[in-house]
Formats: sequence, structure tokens, C-alpha cells
Amino acid sequence: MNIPQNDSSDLRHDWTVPELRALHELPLNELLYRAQTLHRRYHNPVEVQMCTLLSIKTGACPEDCAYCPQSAHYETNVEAEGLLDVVDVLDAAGRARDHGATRFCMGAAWREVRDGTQFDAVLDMVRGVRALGMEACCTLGMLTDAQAERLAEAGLTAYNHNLDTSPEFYGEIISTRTYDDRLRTLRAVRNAGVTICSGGILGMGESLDDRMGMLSVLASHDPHPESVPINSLVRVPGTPLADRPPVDPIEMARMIAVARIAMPASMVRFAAGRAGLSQEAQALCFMAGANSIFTGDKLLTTPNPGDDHDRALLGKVGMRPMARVG
Ligand code: SAM
Ligand code: DTB
Ligand code: SF4
Repeated sequence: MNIPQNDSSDLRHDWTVPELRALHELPLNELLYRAQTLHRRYHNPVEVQMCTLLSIKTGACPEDCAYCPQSAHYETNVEAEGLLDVVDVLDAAGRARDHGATRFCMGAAWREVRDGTQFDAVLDMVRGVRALGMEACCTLGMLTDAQAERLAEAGLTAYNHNLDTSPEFYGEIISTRTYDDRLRTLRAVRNAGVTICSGGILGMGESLDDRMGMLSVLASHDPHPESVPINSLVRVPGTPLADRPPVDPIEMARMIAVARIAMPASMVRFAAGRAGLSQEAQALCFMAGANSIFTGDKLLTTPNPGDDHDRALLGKVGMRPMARVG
């Protein structure tokens, strides 16, 4: 990524919660103006990266993440499915590429990676996606240093591992692992030379300070995570968070804008939760500094707006998909 030399003072790693909260509380126009100013210093403001997700191993996950339809702890309508075949995954990646995606993200409902034939197959998937000329991203749960290195050797571009929320609120949402487990995997990814994709979820009952606390921890990483997905909770029946009230789209835009200001050179991904939003609300999120979306009609297990919707939306707002590099 080309970071203009003279702007390194924008890239701070000591953002405090009160500072971030003060940004969040600005009049919306003022907040958006600041976010847009930084956005165009580091990115082309009319380009949006298209990423496509595929669940390569679905459901029956031993973790108890309260938001997740794939946890074995909750009765949801997700059907468990073992690891997909490499050819099928590469088929899907090729189709995503034909639809304009430049990054292909493979998600597995695992607590952690185990060495063996399944991990070897994932490494083949990574090599295959790279051979298609796309960025390859995986989200497979916790990793050891050695596993992160093997993913790096296979050519993995990015590893997604979300912090989800603040350290203080984390225990309300997940009891089967700790925040430190999460941070340890992020360190393994960074040390292996794979870029980091890490963000979180709005709408789980967290406070504003929890949202800002998560951004403060993310921004404390040096370098910043190269990509920061901001999800709004997809409320899935059967999960403990099924009845949470929906996230106000203006709150979503504010969160994206603060993420953009705190980590100006990063890709800020407007991730889960677009399906419930109007085109105007989505446009506002782009104006706030989002420059990446998940495309295709499915996220991992839940619906996403789909290609026709996204083509119409980007057309209306005059944005274009980012071209593939290489
Ligand atoms: N099992 C791995 C893990 O947890 O890291 C990888 C897959 S997991 C489904 C990836 C991410 O999806 C989670 O960290 C969470 O942030 C997000 N996610 C899961 N369910 C969600 C939901 N209902 N709404 C929004 N985001 C969700
Ligand atoms: C991320 O932050 N959001 C994506 C991706 N990283 C892996 C996952 C969203 C999952 C939404 C619920 C589902 O479809 O199962
Ligand atoms: Fe498992 Fe990941 Fe879902 Fe948590 S978020 S239950 S670890 S698939």
C-alpha cells in the first residue's frame, strides 16, 4: 500500500477512548468531513473493493459466540457441513472473480486450526485462489505461529480474526475463549507477514465506549490492521442475540467514520448487515469512509444484497469496483 510519506502523523497508535468518543459525538457533517479528508489522502474515494465470502466448513462450532448462527450451542437453521472439496472452492472463487471480486475470503467454523489433511486442503485452496490472481483471505479461528507461517508460504494475503468488541464487553458475548487468545493469533499472523483483517460487530448490546474501546485496541497495533470490517449484527433466530434491536444506520456511519479517522490507511469494510439497509443508508456509509464490501448473495450463512443490487447502488452513487492487482 502506498502511504504518502509526509502524512505519517495521521497514523497514530495511541488513540484513547475519550478521544474517539469525542469524534463519534461530533455533528455528523463535521465527522464526515474529517473522515472524507483522510479518506481521500490515502485512497481513491470512488473505488470500492469487492470481496466475496465462502463458508468452506459450516456449523457445529464448539465456541459459544452469542451472535453466531454456526455455534453448536444454539439451535439455528444452519445445516452443518464438513470441509468443502478444493475443486468446488476454486470453482466458487472463479465465479466470484468473474463477478468482479478481487478478494476471496474462506471462512471455517472452527475454534482453531488443527494440523492434518484438512489444513493441507485449506493451503491448497489458498494457493488456488492466488493462482486465479485474487487476494486470498481465510478466517479459521485460532492459529499457532507455525500454522500462520504455512499459510504465509501458501501465499495467503490476509487473515480475518475479529476482536468483535472491547476487552471489557467480550466476556458477555463469548465464554469459550479470551480476548488475549484473539490478540495472540493476530500477533502470529503479523509475525508471519500476512496482513491482518480485524474488526467487530455493532448491535450486541455494547456501549459506545465498548465500540470506541475496540477501535482503540485495533489502532494500537503498529502497523494498523490493513483491513477493518465493521459488521452490524445479523440477528439470527435461535442465537441469544436474536432479539436485539437493529443498529441505527447513522450509528453505523458514525462508527465507520471514526474507524476511517483512527486508521486512515486501512481498508474499512462495510461488512455484514447491508441486507437490511436502504440504498441511502449504504451511500452514507460510503461517504463516511467505507471502501470495501462483501458482494454476492450470501455472506457465510446469511443473505447479502447480491450483484444486481450492488451494481445499481454503485452506479447510482458513481463508485466503481477496485481493479484486481496482478
Ligand atoms: N470461526 C472463526 C472465528 O470466529 O474467527 C471464523 C468464522 S466467524 C463466522 C467470522 C466472524 O464473523 C466473527 O468473528 C464475527 O465477527 C462475524 N459474525 C459471525 N456471526 C455474525 C453475525 N450474526 N452478525 C455479524 N457478524 C457475524
Ligand atoms: C467479517 O468481519 N464479517 C464476515 C467475515 N468477516 C468472515 C462474516 C459475517 C458473517 C455474518 C453471519 C453469517 O453469514 O453467518
Ligand atoms: Fe465458531 Fe467463529 Fe461462529 Fe464463534 S464466530 S461460533 S468461533 S464460527
